[in-house]
Amino acid sequence: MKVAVVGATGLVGTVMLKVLEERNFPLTELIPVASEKSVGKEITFKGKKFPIVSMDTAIGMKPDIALFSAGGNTSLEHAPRFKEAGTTVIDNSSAWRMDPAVKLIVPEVNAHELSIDNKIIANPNCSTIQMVVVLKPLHDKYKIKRVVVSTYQSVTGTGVKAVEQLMNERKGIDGPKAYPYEIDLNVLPHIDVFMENGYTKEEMKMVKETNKIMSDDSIKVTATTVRIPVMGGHSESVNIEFENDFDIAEVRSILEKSPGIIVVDDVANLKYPMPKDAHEKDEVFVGRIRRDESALKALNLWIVADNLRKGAATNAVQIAEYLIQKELV
Ligand code: 11C
Repeated sequence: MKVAVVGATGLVGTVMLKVLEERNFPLTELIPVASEKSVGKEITFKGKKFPIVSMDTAIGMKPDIALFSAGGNTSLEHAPRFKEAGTTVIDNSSAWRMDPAVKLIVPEVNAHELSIDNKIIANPNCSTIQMVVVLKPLHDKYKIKRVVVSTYQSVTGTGVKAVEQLMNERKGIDGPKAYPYEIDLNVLPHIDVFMENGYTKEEMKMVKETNKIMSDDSIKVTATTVRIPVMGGHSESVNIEFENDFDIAEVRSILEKSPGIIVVDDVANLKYPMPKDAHEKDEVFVGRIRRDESALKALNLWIVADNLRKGAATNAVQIAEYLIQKELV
């Protein structure tokens, strides 16, 4: 497989390279792509140096797969050009996600929807991915009616500038600001832009993407997305109301057996998922599994995952692995 990584020097691109390396992805040629100012520099992959090339050069090299993490505008402009060259694009931006002709894929949930005709495939938003990995097996068993989610999101979701802002604030240094307010020792109930309905774009992504990935518009979702001064991953408090009643032991057992999930739920020994532990892991961690005693057939969960891994790079690489395994590329 000839694989291009578009946005190879960014936060997600760097993790994509690491994940490809770790998972021993069947790669014959790596084509790192970045903006003009990085062209000519080199990146090291499996001990070998690869020159960073421009978008045009990469398209000319006709990769089999292009993993895109270079923002929505770059994707809108260049993903179709790769497609024209016969490349299958897996795009991490929000540009194509709600396009009815584009599949929005979380392999544990809906990889079976993919066919050889899908030449642009969308990778969902990080906070959606970790939630649907957990919702899917529970929906299959008990049928979800409604989800109420509040997120606690890492600054790495915003990008390098936000990480710098947090670190600078911690050291008392002035510098570029990714947020309208201080992030250290603070909490911002604001991720992405505000929309006319008073929700943020991040919140509405969680609603719409969940329905699309689960292929079920009957699931009602409401979200409050919040930025916290944390690095290792996103956390989510999730309340789920089911059509059918459940047994807590059975819920735990279903989650333990489901792909991509690790249950960390032993409060007697103070064991619950935390971003520090999820950092650099590919799985989604679930804990604090308990019945919502204020409602019928309702459950509370705490879900944590590394937003740059399962929330972005790992999910994209898993899609690529699925395509190869099923000979769809
Ligand atoms: C955040 N979830 O944490 C965002 C980052 O649609 O892919 C990812 C935005 C996206 O700020």
